[in-house]
Amino acid sequence: ASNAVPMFPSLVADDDPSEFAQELAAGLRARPRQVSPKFFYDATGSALFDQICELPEYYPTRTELAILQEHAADMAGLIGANAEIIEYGAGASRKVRLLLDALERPQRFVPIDISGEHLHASAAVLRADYPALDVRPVVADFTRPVALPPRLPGHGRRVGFFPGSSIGNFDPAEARRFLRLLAGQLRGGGLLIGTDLVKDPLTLHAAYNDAAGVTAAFNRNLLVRANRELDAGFRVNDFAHYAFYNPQQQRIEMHLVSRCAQQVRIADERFDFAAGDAIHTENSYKFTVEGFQALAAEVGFRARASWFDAQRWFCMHWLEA
Ligand code: AVI
Repeated sequence: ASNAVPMFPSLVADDDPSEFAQELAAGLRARPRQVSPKFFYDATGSALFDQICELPEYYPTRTELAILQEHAADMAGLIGANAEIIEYGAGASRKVRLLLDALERPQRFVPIDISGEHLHASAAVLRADYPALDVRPVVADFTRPVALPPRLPGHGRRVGFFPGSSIGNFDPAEARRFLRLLAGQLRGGGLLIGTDLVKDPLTLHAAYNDAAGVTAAFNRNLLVRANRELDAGFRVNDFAHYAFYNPQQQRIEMHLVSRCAQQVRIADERFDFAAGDAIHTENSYKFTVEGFQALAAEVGFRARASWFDAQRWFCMHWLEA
């Protein structure tokens, strides 16, 4: 409450090391100390995140896949033929394939991602597998307005695809701003979006405190990255991974807590940690169906359908724009 600046102004990081240096230094100057989770996703962090998705405790990925598997035909029926699919943030190609396979004559697929290399590689694979699909990757920060390729006569609706509950990593104000941007971009079409749901706190807790320690490694990788790219000098193993569910805010919070006094240096500025000092690295908001639909309605979407797993742990929404 003491700082009015949004915690995570954009969730997409440039590959520019000076951006990381500047934002990390600003975050370590702030109280509470904080760093945007967008910096998790270097090559190592992206590989660790892929491992998280396979963990027995991390239910969101397989639950959402199962929802897609079961209901893709329904979704495709609501979307209609000849659709153009825009995916915000690539790397979920397993999920979008389930949708593409169910759609009637999908015309075009536009994956948007900041990481060009990754994007072009996965676009090539999709082109080979879907020869009739016009695959048009766009290298950009999808949280900012992006110029999309012009639509052609014969195209059906323009449909956004944003799975994984990545919307939960935005602050509420940022989520609202981003969804408002999408409602404009997708006018006349809609958005298929996955949201992790509020549930038993022990289930949530376990998902971010896996027994194998992969989430801890993912969290600490931020410091590994700062050491490698910025020579910051974090004593990585002296930081504890601390993740818990905050029921008032309906979010998982991830922190890194220094176990000892230590000093680091970023671009010639010194930062001191006492034992117990923490860096807040991520929020992962959980939603109720009604709460999310109200948020969507506020920014100009109409909630038309929602699909769940049997335990109601995860929800995919179809929102018309
Ligand atoms: C990408 N995002 C939706 C994940 C989440 O669950 O918030 C990132 C993650 N953080 C720790 N585990 C997974």
